Amino acid sequence: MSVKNTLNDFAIFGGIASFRETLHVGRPNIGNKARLLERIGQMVDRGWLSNDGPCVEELEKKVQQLLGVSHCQTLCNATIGLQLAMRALEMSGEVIVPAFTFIATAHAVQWLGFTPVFCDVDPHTHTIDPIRVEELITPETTGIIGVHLWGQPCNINALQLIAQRHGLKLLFDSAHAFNCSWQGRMIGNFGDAEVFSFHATKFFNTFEGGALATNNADLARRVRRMRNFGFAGVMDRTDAVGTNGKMSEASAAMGLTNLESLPEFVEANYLNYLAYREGVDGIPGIRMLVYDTSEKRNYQYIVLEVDEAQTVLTRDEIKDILWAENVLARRYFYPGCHRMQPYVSVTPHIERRLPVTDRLARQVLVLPTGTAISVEQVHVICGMLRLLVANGASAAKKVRELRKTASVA
Ligand code: T4K
Repeated sequence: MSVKNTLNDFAIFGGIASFRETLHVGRPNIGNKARLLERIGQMVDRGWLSNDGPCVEELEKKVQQLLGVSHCQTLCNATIGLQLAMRALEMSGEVIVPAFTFIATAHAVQWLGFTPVFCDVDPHTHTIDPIRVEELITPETTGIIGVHLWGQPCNINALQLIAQRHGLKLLFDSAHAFNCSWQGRMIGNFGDAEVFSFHATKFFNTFEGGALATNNADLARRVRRMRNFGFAGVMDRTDAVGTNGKMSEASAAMGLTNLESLPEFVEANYLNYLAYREGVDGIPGIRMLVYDTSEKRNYQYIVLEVDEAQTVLTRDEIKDILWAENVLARRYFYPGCHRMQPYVSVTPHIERRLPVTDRLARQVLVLPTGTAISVEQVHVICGMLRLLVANGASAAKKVRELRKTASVA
């Protein structure tokens, strides 16, 4: 690790990169490798690789217990999970979703032939704004999907009241919120159902994967059938259209192994979170998203908002400078779902009612954390941010000159 004292020490300006190895947002958290390989070995010996094998059954029981929920169905990923949930809940027409989320939330709706209606988010929590939700309800609306972005729960009470008042289904995209709680109860227990992502980049991963959690037995039964081609539990008989949403045994083996290391994953993320908080504290124009430590959180995302009016450097310039240092900070979820295809073409001028989403898409920068990142590395990243902002005007001038030269050449 090389430490910076002046702007010229930055790699983009000719210095040496701070890190030889690339630091990623979303490097997988992996538990005990020997235990994983042992489980995979047993799986191979059994010759039972998919379709409700013993690892899947064990993982579903364990996740169910962890969440304190009546039903858990593992899945191949959260995108399919959202689609299964919407179909099982008989949603149709318009479904209200936040514009500031990973594109999968919107695509899951569109893929079913429904219309995602983009809603703005709360400026502090980055989750769907219930006041704006109510304004978007039309006779075509059948449901709301709240996203617990960064593992921060939505305003669940307000959304539940709105859903009840208007007779709408309420689904939560809980892709980021595994092992998080709301008012002391685990995420997974709210709305009609909640869908988690266990993708490699998530706090808890099963390589690829996900799970649907619900306290509604009938819904759970329907999802279980739909995820297995609609087979009704009897050979050669289907009772509805289905798809293949099953989790493989190898994924479940990874899940069981990672579940055993959950406390270590939280600990690593929490220590990095504290180091980042201290490290960026007081840097003008840099606001870090603060988690409610009285609730369970997974601390998987370190989220900054960069206000260029104060930093002079834009969020993208800071990102480019960090990339040259091998710190692959990410501008999630740029440019906002409403500005991506196919939505941007079919809903012109939608941005007029999405000011918070547009600001966040411009300002948010997500920094590396997880078990692959050490507190010492966090200190170096924060030191760079502090030095850059302290010399914001000169740094911005230098970067812009570089860009100009590059574009002329
Ligand atoms: N809802 C929300 C709110 C979501 O955020 C997501 C997924 C979903 C729904 C859908 O869930 P799934 O259907 O995927 O279960 C990543 C993930 O692909 C995506 O799952 C995730 N959200 C999203 C937030 O992040 P990218 O485009 O950032 O992935 P990528 O390939 O750039 O990887 C990110 C970083 O992680 C890279 O710098 C490299 C590193 N990485 C990645 C992988 C896959 C590794 O070090 N090892 C790996 O194996 O989307």
